[in-house]
Amino acid sequence: MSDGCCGPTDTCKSTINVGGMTCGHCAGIVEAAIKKIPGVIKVDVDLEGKKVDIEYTGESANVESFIEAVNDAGYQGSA
Ligand SMILES: [Cu+2]
Repeated sequence: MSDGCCGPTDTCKSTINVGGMTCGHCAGIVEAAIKKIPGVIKVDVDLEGKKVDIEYTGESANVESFIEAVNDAGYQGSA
């Protein structure tokens, strides 16, 4: 079952908000945490905008899993 934007073989793009990032090191931690999720293709951290753009396929990656990964890494993720 798909939860919205696309089927399992299509590429989805989502942006989530991430609070608590203060420098490039934080951005690197957030990027690595999201990249660990299966299906994630590309992670683009906007440190100044406190946002992260994510490209992924719709199989197991989704916005909830991104937020969870960000929170587990010690930052504040929100949709
Ligand atoms: Cu930092």
